[in-house]
Amino acid sequence: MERTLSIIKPDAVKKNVIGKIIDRFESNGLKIVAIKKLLLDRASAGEFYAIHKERPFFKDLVDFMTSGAVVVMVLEGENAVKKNRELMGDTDPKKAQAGTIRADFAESIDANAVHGSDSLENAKNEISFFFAQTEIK
Ligand code: IDP
Ligand code: MG
Repeated sequence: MERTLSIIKPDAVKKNVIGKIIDRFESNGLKIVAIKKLLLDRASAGEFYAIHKERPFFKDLVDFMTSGAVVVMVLEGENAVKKNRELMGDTDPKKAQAGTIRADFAESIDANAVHGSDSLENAKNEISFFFAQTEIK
């Protein structure tokens, strides 16, 4: 059993597809063990994506992640980290495999519908960035 962090990004929240994206997780054996909808401020978005702070797209990424509400979730299941990344598809929706969340709901590499932790270690850090232990059931 693993846990991973998922974020439904502002583009997908604006498109009203929160439920459709959550259905992908639930239909594929991942359980929502924590969930909240919130608006990130620039400091939090920058801290969350600190690993990318030297990249040319960092400012655009912070602008985008603070442009509207996001839904932050903890997903639990067997191989949850890898399974979530498979369900998400490639970072660039044009390269994402048909049937993946990004192929079906994302427009561009910036506005790409979802975030998912890329390793078990990062998942642990990202989960504790957003949730207290008592909020995960
Ligand atoms: P991931 O979300 O698939 O893990 P990362 O490489 O970790 O992809 O990048 C984090 C986020 O930064 C991406 O989801 C995307 O929103 C944005 N991003 C990544 N590469 C680019 C780029 O080349 N141009 C614009 N935005 C990018
Ligand atoms: Mg990443």
